[in-house]
Amino acid sequence: MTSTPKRALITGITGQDGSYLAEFLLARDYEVVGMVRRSSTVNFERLGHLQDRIEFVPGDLLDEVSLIHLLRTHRPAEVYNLAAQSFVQTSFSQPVLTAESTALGVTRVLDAIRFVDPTIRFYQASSSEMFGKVVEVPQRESTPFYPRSPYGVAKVYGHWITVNYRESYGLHASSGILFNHESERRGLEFVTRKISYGVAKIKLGLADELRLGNLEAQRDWGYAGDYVEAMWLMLQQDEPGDYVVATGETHSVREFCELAFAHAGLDYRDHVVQDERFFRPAEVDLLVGDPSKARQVLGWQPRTSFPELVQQMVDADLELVRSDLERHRAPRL
Ligand code: NAP
Ligand code: F7E
Repeated sequence: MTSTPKRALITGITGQDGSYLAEFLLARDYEVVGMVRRSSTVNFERLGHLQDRIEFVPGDLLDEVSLIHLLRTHRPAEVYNLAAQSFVQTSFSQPVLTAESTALGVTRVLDAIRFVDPTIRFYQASSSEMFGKVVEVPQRESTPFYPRSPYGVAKVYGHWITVNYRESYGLHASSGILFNHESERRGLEFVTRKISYGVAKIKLGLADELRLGNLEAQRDWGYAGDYVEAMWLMLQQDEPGDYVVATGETHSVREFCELAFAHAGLDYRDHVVQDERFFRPAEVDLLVGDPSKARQVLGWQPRTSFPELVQQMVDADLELVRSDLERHRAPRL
């Protein structure tokens, strides 16, 4: 007898993590429904290879009726809430919009689940940015939060409303406290991709300098493709919970530059220029997670090392810039 495939809804499917999670779930025979908000141009750059296998449906975290309608129509067994205004720098200039999607958007999804089908399992994309000005090193599930940006504050709300709906209404709602995870699909504005793309432009003669902000900030950087497995594992547990997902290692932006430029045969000191515009009103200086719970309970661990991640991103951007050049396309940043 063949079993019916499980159906999952991903909000934020057009983003970095959405594309990796969709791949991961399709490989496990899920039916994947992806919520996409309306925009004037099609935004499936990260999903081109999967486009025929995903059902795209319109919806927006700012519009609760669209969420209710979507759940009623598609009846997913699992909902992964990855959608958010996720760029920390933008959260300083657009704090209210950030709160609408990154904070209140979570309540809207949870309420829609409660209203339509409380047996739906829910994953919330929480963030190490909640630890902000850290009060403990390394950071674990019990570490108190001290967010340092409107984005971090909004994620704290999203985290606690997830815990609250779990405790108040018995929802199977889990929160993954994910530390920075990167890839060749990362948005160009985030520092790792800005560096790998900048290295490629410099190497291929399209630029001479790369302007960055604080080079001393330290992050626990992993590979996005490894992290989506942890999201899925959380929803396969009998009991919902909160999990730190991290590598347990920390590196500075300066170290990232050093490795990335060296991989292309360059010295970052010849090209990186510090620019006040890229400093933040309040910085998160040091993040490093303790993923022991994820390892022990979920059996999850990262597979990609820091040097492998950096090299993979630089190689992919060298390839991208070369192929754009061949097609006479202007640089993307
Ligand atoms: P991302 O690449 O910026 O993707 C964000 C996604 O959210 C995009 O698909 C975007 O759609 C969608 N979105 C934004 N506002 C929306 C709205 N109002 N309604 C519906 N969709 C909306 O982010 P990511 O790196 O994949 O991260 C995924 C999630 O994990 C985010 O919640 C992020 O805050 C969180 N997180 C990320 C990291 C990390 O290191 N990557 C770490 C911890 C937590 P458009 O394509 O239309 O813009
Ligand atoms: O900055 C410093 C910057 O923008 C990392 C999001 O996915 O991870 C991400 O947030 C560090 C910061 O990521 C530049 O000041 C220096 O200290 O790549 P980022 P983020 O702020 O850590 C968390 C976990 C999330 O949840 C978020 O959604 O790098 N930095 N110079 C710079 N950062 C940028 N973007 N640009 C620079 O020129």
